[in-house]
Amino acid sequence: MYRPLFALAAAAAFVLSAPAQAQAQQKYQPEYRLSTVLGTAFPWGKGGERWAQLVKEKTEGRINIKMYPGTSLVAGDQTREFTAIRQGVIDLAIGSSINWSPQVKELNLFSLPFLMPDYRALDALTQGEVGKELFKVIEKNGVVPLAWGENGYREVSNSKREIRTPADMKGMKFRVVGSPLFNDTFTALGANPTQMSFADAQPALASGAVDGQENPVSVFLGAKIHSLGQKYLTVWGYTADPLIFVVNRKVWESWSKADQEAVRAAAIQAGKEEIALARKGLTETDSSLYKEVEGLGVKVTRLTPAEVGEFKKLTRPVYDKWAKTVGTGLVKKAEADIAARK
Ligand code: X2X
Repeated sequence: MYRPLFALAAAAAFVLSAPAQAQAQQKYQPEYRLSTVLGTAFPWGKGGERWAQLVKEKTEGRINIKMYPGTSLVAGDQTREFTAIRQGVIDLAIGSSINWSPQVKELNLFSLPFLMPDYRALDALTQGEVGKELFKVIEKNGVVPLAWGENGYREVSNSKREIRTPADMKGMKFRVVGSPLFNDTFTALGANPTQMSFADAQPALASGAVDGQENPVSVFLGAKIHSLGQKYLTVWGYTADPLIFVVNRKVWESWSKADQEAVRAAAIQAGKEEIALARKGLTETDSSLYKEVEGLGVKVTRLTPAEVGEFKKLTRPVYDKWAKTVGTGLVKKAEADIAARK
């Protein structure tokens, strides 16, 4: 008795689902807007370009993505990007964990000073349980996360003098990024931090309004930061920011299941390629990017573990304070996974 009823219901569902599907398809927009901070002179922007290309191929042109670098959809204000994605001002984004930290406090994890000593530590987080946990948090915030990418380990540069010890930073003015955690870190080191967007950082460096900044070496090179008077670069690897590929929830739900999976697969592939690009020349076996920076007349200082230890000691209170904001459970899990890394 149940069987025919079930068959009938299934048939009805099938009949209904075809027009519903067609209707959903009709709602596809001619173009979807992808926000990034950096453009195609950087691994980040190359990752965006690649994602768009792969999506176009995999959806046979049904989904067309146009990239808007410079966070131009929010007038360059990186810290407003996440809210804009949630609200639908932005359809897709590849965003830095730092820039989204003001809205998603758990993402401050990656900015805890000296948490991740090497790439394997970073991978243990993004590719492990912690990464899954963070994706759940992003989902809860109303945004669909698909894949990880990478901006990179953030190294400190300045126009004044070589930095080998915290004392060398004393009184120096630094441009720092969007999360207030960075103000605390630089203050703990005796420096003078000012938060501003990447767009504002460049004229501030050029005019000498600030003495230094911190960014991955690929960003230093791509933005030609040496031409803004930055003569000293210290490799201290105090934090790294992963990138996250996401889609606005409504946009995601307007796509067919098959297209959703195509966009996800494209993000995973573009993310993998982008991470490889972000690490190129910055590994134990190939450190050519540091040489490239030296070739521009910049003094590159690579700290020994003992020298790094001095910075780590002074920033420990910042770590402890912000671990509470991130969530002690998540930080403990991250520490354990890093300790057990392969
Ligand atoms: O603003 C920065 O320094 C940058 C480009 O690295 C980020 O968006 C986090």
